[in-house]
Parts: sequence; structure tokens; C-alpha cells
Amino acid sequence: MTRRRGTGDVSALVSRAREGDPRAVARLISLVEDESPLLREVTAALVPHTGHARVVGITGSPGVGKSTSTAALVGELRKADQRVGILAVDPSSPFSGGALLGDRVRMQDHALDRDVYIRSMASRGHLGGLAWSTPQAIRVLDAAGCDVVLIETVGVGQSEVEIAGLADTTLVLLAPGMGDGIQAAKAGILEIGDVYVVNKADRDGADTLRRELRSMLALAESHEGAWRPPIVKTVASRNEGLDEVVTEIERHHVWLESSGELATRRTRRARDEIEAIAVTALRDRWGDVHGRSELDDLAAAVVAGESDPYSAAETLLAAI
Ligand SMILES: Nc1nc2c(ncn2[C@@H]2O[C@H](COP(=O)(O)OP(=O)(O)OP(=O)(O)O)[C@@H](O)[C@H]2O)c(=O)[nH]1
Ligand SMILES: [Mg+2]
Repeated sequence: MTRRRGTGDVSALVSRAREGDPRAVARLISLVEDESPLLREVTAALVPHTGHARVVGITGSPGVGKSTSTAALVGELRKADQRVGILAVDPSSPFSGGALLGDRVRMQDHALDRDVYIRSMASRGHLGGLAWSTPQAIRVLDAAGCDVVLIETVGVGQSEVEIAGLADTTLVLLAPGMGDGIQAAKAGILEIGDVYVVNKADRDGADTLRRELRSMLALAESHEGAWRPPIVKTVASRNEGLDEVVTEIERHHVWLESSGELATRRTRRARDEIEAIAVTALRDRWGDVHGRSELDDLAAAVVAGESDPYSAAETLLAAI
């Protein structure tokens, strides 16, 4: 009975979200974020309506201008009449909201636009991080008809690579005077960018940084037909250069489609997701086994020399 009612609620919610009802979108993302028991149903209802949105990740050191650039990018995309979803993800916080207040204020220009969805998410659920909840939230926005979903990370973290794993196109932001030349190489950022943005180009050192970056990128292995990441200079705080960023995102998307890389990336993403779900399920079952006396019995048998740990582990695995 309960289950049937749940199903009705979920499909009604998904229909409303697809019609662009912002409250339905918000509700669905909350279900995802809270790891609701309906999560599975929600995901199943969404999947047939996904695949349209271009997912763009935005990464870079704290203070480099990610939020400012995101807001400016939304402006550019709206000029082209694109429907935009923004996920601001805080990988370090179990709470959504608070830390992102400043960013919300910055997004005020777009707050009343029905074709812009803004959502901040915490990602330290017990299921473990970005890898779990963000793909579901992307699905919600995709099914709601977003043409572009921007994912921005907040603050510090090792989330850069994770974000790159979720996005079709990854923007890596750098800025002069932040020691980014060296930092970039350290963080492995040179491997993940599809488009590099030298922001704060109004400051000294932007051209030097761009040159450094260009020569470092030139060292990367490349082959015929490979994508060569462009470097765009911007002054996000003055909305300068973001049109070119949008052009490069577009160009990258065309390349993704023509090269087959889009399908490759999306398949890899689905594989990672399936694996994460399966591993989580295994861990849950493992927890059940762990609590049972079977493990104690096996341990006692090993201590008594009646079994060896490999055989015992096999017995245990067979039980889950
Ligand atoms: N001079 C200059 N300042 C900028 C530019 N873009 C952003 N800023 C400023 O840099 C500061 C940090 O910008 P944010 O957009 O908050 O940077 P962020 O990367 O989102 O920072 P975190 O979320 O803390 O990681 C703000 O004071 C911005 O106004 C720019 O192009 N030039
Ligand atoms: Mg920010």
C-alpha cells in the first residue's frame, strides 16, 4: 500500500519537474540528498528522461573565482536561451546551505529566472561523497529540461578529480598571483581540464601564467584527433571573456560527440556509479555478516588451527 502511494508521488513529482516546476525539482533533489528510501524509485523514474543536458564541471583553488565565473556563465548561457542548472557542491561539509550563502547572494540576478535552478548540496552522506549523490542530482536537473548543468565545488578538497569524473566538460580555473603554476601540476589538474581559464586577467601575471600553462600542457601526450585544451583569459568579476568560455564549451561538446568520447565518458560514469552502488550494497551485507556469530566461529577455527584465514574468508564471502 505504502509502496504504491510512494510510486504515485514519485511519478507525479517527476512529471511536475519535467514541466519545469521548481518546487518539484527542489523536492527531488532533497530526496536524493537525504538518501530517501524512495531514491531508487526516483532514479528509475528519472533515467528515461535524461541524456540531454551537458554537464560542465568547474574546479580550481579556493578564491580563484569559481562562483563569480559560474554566475557570469549563467548570464552568457541565458543570453543563448539555455536552461541552466547549477549544483554547488561542498565536499567537506555534511550540511548544505550555510557556507554557500555568499554564493547565493551572488546568484541573485538569476534568482527569479524560471529557467535557472540553483541548488547547493552537501556530499558527506554516509554513502560517501560526491560520487553517490551528485549523479542523481544531475539527473534531476537533466530530466527537468536543463540544457546545461554546471557543477561547482566549494572550498578546498580533493574533489577536483571527482568532479572531472562526473562532467562531460571540465573547466579548470587558475589565476595569477595564487602560486597556481606550481599548484596546478601538484593537484593533477593538468590532466583533467578540457578548457583552462586564466581568471583575474586584470591582474599582473595573467599572460605569464597562460604561457606557463601552455608549455606544461604541450608536454602532455597527444595523438591525432585528440582534444587540445584551449586556454581562455577572463575577468569574471567584469563579465569579460565568458562568451569565449561558452564558445569553447560548445566546441568541446561538438568534439565529444564526433569523436565518440561523449559516449565513452558517459559509459564510464555509469560504470563507476553501478560499482559504487554495488560496493555499498556489499558493505551493507558485510555489516550484517560481521555482526553474526559466523565470523566469530571462523576466527575460533583459525586460532584452533582447524581452518586457515583464506578458506575462512571464502566461507564468509559465500555467505554474502
Ligand atoms: N580582480 C579580480 N577579482 C576577481 C575576479 N573574479 C573573481 N574575483 C574576486 O575573487 C574573489 C573570490 O571569488 P569567488 O568567485 O568567490 O571564488 P571561488 O573560487 O568561488 O572561491 P571558493 O568558493 O572560496 O573556493 C572575490 O572577491 C571575487 O570578487 C577577476 O576576474 N578579477
Ligand atoms: Mg565559490
